[in-house]
Amino acid sequence: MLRRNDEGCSATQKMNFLRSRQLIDMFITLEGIEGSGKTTQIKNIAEFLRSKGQDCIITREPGGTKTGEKVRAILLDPGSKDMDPLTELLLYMADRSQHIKEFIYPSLSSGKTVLCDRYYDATVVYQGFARGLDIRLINRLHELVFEDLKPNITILLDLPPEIGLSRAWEQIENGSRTALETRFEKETLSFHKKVRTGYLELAKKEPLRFRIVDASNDENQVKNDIIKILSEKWI
Ligand code: ATM
Repeated sequence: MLRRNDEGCSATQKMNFLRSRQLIDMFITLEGIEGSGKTTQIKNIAEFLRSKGQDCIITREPGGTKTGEKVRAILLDPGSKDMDPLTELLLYMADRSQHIKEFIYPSLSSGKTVLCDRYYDATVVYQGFARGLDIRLINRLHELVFEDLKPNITILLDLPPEIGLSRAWEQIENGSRTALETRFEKETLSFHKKVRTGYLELAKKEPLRFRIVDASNDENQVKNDIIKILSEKWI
């Protein structure tokens, strides 16, 4: 069932119309396991796109809105370790629903490029592949929450979880990453391996949308690889 906006067409139809009129620049998402460097690289992408005259904004999931930041605090709190997987899934969906309506959709509609640190692929891999929830259920919920608002491009920062987790814990120990959000870092290595496998499977299924970047390289190399991809596609 499609939700209708106040002008009588669905949000997706309106987005497609705006895209066809080139009034929408782009919706870019970054995905990857913990410690893959998404937060640093999203800033590099914004800097690069702004230097090319694009009006872009950075956001994230969970979070991105005042309500979403509260949901984020619950989801990432290590004290929420006994949260039921279905509760977890529904909280991510609630966060996304608010984020799309309050932030992503209005920003894209006003012609901004949106750079989002994680989006719905994260739900498919974390709650689906890693927690074992039914991926068809996740997809059905997504149809309800965002119809078909898919990113134009998804950069997957790929690296072995052993490296990613040790980077993440180094940042937590040196204070550059908050210890208040470590529920997922405390998951087992095999959980993070399933997440990585999940991402690589999704990338294989949608090779036009996904671009895989080797995030085990140094920060500058990763930045250059991403800029090359974006330059080939749009600039
Ligand atoms: P970061 O913002 O630090 O990437 O953390 C968000 C965490 O939420 C991340 N954890 N790790 N590792 C992945 C997790 N997550 C989900 O499990 N499902 C989702 O839908 C999203 C957006 C994130």
